Amino acid sequence: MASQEYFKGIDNIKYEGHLSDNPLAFKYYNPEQVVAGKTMRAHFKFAIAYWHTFCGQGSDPFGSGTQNFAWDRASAPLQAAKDKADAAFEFILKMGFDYFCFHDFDLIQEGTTFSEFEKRLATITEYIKQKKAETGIKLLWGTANCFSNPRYMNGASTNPDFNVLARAGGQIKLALDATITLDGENYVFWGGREGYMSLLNTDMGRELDHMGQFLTMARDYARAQGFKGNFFIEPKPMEPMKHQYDFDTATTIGFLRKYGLEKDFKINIEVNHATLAQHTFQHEMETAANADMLGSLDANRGDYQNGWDTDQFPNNIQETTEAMLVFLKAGGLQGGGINFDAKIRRNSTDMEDVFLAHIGGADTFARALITADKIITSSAYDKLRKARYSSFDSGKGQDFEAGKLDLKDLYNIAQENGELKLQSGKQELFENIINQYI
Ligand code: XLS
Ligand code: NI
Ligand code: NI
Repeated sequence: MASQEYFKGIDNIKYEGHLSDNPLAFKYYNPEQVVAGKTMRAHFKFAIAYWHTFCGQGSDPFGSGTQNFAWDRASAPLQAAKDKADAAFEFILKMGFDYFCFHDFDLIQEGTTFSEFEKRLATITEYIKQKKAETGIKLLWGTANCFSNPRYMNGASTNPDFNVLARAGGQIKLALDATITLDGENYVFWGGREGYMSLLNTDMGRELDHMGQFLTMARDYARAQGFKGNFFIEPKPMEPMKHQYDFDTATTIGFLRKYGLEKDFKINIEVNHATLAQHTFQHEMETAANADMLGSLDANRGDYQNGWDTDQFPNNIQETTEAMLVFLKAGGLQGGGINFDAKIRRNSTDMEDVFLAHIGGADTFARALITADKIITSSAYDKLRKARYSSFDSGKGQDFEAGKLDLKDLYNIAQENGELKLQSGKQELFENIINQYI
């Protein structure tokens, strides 16, 4: 299946170390380097996001696309979809990554009828299956776009119109089929318009029940088809809806537990969605890890001066190092990987720009992982954090943790103790340790 070369003049990206001045080389991401007992390749499972890297063309609300890439030119939908797949696989191979992620409509244009779409999706799925077999590239997760088409303007599984809900169900059945055919390791639900604009016209309780019911049906169907992977929910607080139901990780965990979905579903955390929810990325990761639900990560960053989903490539070493501390302590991700849900800027129009972007993202995570591992293994960080809780390691504190005390015991202890000496939180010391090891 010879196809044209899209990224001419760009060779496979290799690791050259941090002294290299070659912009098209990794400085820190060395796939085979072992950190904390695993290769970087295995820790991260880097994936490219089909929608940003091969579908987005740099358009914004003020103007059309600026990136008229060669795989976008065919007018016949199937040819355009094949060209896009060829470009995608060439890119992933040259990056040396192992994975991709997609929405159904990223792979091929939807068409005008449901049955036309079903045929188109089946055809391109077969084509991609061959490309997978030829290259060894794998599918980290699939998903369905149930938010772009105008029919979903009031939501998909939370739409007040049952027939729209049913249409979304049909579409998700097909997306699950495609994911299973492509040996997808996971399946994602991002509730693109699951939420509301105004409470005045919304029965929130009923919509949430519908979403719980709908996800249960999707899980049962996929399991019956033999799908063994994880289901992930990707929280986001707003945009496109004013109020999104999967606001943040804590809200989503509560929802999953209420509807009995907590065994099959885990969380896919996106950096800038955390920012939009006024949390840090590491807070969202820790919340998921505590519930044993740290599933996958959508790597990107937002803009601290504005409040929307700018999906820039990650480059914040401080933030990512703190996130990698949580990552290592949690023992990594449950089934997922690191998907670059990020796009180059509208005025980044050279063919090499998308390579530079992914190199920067991978190097940010690699450098952060190496640093976090050093902090855990060689610094006083762990000891200092543990020491803050040492009063619970013996005596009455230990009895409290073991459930051996009642409120009157606390009263008696308070009486005996008298006034207490303040214990410093030492935040600046902790912050200095992070900087020292970067
Ligand atoms: C949008 C989301 C989306 C999901 C997949 O903000 O990040 O890209 O990752 O539907
Ligand atoms: Ni995302
Ligand atoms: Ni996003």
